[in-house]
Amino acid sequence: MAQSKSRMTPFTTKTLEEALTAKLMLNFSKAPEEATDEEMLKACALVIRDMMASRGLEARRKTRREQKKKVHYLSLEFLMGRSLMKNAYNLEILPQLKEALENLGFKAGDIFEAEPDAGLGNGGLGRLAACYLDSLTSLEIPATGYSICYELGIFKQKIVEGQQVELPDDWKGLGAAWLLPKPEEIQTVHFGGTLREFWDNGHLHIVNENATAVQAVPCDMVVAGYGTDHVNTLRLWDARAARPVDMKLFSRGEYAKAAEEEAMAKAIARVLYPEDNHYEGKSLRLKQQYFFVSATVQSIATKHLDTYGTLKNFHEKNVIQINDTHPTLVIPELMRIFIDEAGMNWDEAWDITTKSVAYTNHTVLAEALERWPQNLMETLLPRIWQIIVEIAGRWQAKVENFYHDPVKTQKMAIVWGGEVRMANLCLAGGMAVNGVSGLHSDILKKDVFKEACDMEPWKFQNVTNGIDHRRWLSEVNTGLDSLIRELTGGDDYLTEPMALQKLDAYADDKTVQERLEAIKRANKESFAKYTKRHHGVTLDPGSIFDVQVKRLHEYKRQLLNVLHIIHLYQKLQDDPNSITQPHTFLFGAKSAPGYFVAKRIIRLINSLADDIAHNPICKDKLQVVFLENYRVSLAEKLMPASEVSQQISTAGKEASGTGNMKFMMNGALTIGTLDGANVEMHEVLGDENMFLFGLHADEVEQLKREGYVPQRLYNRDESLRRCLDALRAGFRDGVSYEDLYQRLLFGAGGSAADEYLLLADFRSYCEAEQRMVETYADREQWNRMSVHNIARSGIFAADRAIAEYADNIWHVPHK
Ligand code: 26W
Repeated sequence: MAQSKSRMTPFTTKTLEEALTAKLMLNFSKAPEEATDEEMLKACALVIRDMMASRGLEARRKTRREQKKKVHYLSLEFLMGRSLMKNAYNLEILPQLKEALENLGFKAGDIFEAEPDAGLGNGGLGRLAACYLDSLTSLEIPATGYSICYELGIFKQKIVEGQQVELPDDWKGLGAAWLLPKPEEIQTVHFGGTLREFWDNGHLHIVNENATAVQAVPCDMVVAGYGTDHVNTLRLWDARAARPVDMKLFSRGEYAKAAEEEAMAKAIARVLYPEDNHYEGKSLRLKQQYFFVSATVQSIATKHLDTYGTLKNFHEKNVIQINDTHPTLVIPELMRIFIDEAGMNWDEAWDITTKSVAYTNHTVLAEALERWPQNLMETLLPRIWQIIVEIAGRWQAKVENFYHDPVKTQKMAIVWGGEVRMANLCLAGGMAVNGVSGLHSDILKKDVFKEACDMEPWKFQNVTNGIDHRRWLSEVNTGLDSLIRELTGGDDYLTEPMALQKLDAYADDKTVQERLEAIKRANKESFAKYTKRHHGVTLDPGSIFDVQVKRLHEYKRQLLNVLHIIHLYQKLQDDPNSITQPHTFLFGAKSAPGYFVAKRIIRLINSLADDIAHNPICKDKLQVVFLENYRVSLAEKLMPASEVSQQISTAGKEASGTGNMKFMMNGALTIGTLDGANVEMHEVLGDENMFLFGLHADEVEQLKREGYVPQRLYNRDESLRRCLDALRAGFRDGVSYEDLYQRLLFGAGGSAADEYLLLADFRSYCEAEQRMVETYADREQWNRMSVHNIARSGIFAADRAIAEYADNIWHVPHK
């Protein structure tokens, strides 16, 4: 097998039982037979955490001894999900742990289920960061992830009368067992105050006076790699007031003031902002960004100084990757530390900074671009503002000198019209800029960042996203994992994902096809059991499981999926024999709490689901289900059971998508547009192994330029018209969706009619669904396609993506 066998001795079932029993005793003074599932879960976490922590010590020593370059991955989101099963899997003690739990009188499955998701992220960007941590560690790259230790993760979604209601996600009660607070590494972050400048010894000094100090307390989550003893850390910063509430202040009548400071500090780490792909200039959000950036940079610089005694070689030993623009303030913060604290001059500080930072862009949506009001920046972060102004001025001079074109100067400006444009600051201060799929990177180069790319083309790269295939295939789909091991002759694929390609040879093998079908069927049945028990929904495992799960966004076009379902429903009413193959449409999606249209679409899905459920014509033919509270742990159950993957965004809008990869790896077939990583899926699969439809990115642009008039399509296409009219009429619950109808045909609130071209792609989408259903009837053909999908999904492993970052951007060695 590929993996190294130089592993530290792992636990046996017996030693695990002993360790768990001892932990229960120590923490709860209970014997195993007295302990609750929750207590046992904590004991498991503590035992595994100890094991990883001792490996961490060794890994850190080695990094220091060998003076290795370190990767620092900064992200405001890490959507980690559950850790127990994952860590046990990576440590290769999962079977032993399950056995130990059973021997101690517990149901292993119940213990795993008791763990809350660490939902410290919204969607794609946050889950990507979590997958990347796994690969960084498995590839033995010394790396640390940094984020905020949010008290409340992404809200829990309840559906009440068809509508989304948000509840707080207080995950830390049980989730904190994985966290190791490091009070000895506290950092202090300053906000507000005023600047005082003075000359001393020929040097201009700048001090920030009367600032509010907030303490950043590291809470470390250790991450184990697979097939290695290496471990890395996810450092989550918690916030608290720099001085505790002082009772003397109370007697002086200033108690409230002291408490205020405490509250302001605490507020920083209170919640994860639930907006995904939509920017709002909230001052608390800017506080969060600077808080986590400043604490992180200080912590990196302190450790670097400890080892090397100077910051002059900082860029040789550190690389900072910033996940979208949210951590952009690392650029001015590094400058501040190099200049104000290490006494460097501007040019030297700039040279080191611009060799240390790389930026990944994750979206081209205009409404997601961060532009902070200059006033806010100035009052909240006076010194940082000063540095930004200097960077902006120098950048502008460079641009003017290159282009001599005021239009380009304006477009590329960092400070303009009273705003600080974070993406432009990244272009100026970063050594590399990358998109997350081939198409997306091309759009960045040719459109969004064209001027910067023409000026500094060497900075622009692509790294197509990838997923942790050990979690998303091997761990969650044990049936498929066994089949793969058997057919590929072992577990090589776990560390060499391209080994999946060996499966291609079995695509025409009848027995393999049948076994694959049986595995899918068993997964569908266990998913149906789960939804019955936890959602009170009865699913038919004999029907097609046709799935769209992702954040709710107009550009992702859940509404197009709905229009097609309405179309099927109407056909069924005309002709009860029009559906021969039972079809279940599953949706899962959280909407940003303030995103009105997205919430209406959730309600629409539920209205339609209810109507269909009550219509006897649909019985055993058509079902629509909205799965409440879609999250990592639900995705883990759903992916193995899915047969059709809906990836139907307007071409040019979805930067990559990563759900698409999870479905593919689990053998689902994709209905999709040529958008994001679907393009690369198509490159490896060909037309014959997926169901493509719709306008291409350039056609979308062209149609918009020429003037797109959706009413024409409405007038011309009768079945489309009927579907849209059904929105107005509403469903069994009496709710009308006139507003959505209006948006599609006439536009509303400043947005164009059918902004995301649903009507333009409707025909083509219906035809793709039709092709899919026909193919489904041909079991042999379907299973053959499914084998090809799994076989060719290796390229979408995060290990490949991380190896590319390591080789082309970070220049660090890896396994
Ligand atoms: C400031 C508000 C905000 C919040 C989150 C703006 C933008 C974001 C993220 C960048 C949105 C996001 O998650 N983007 C997704 O990133 C994934 C990982 O690269 C891609 O696969 C998805 O296509 C992209 O939508």
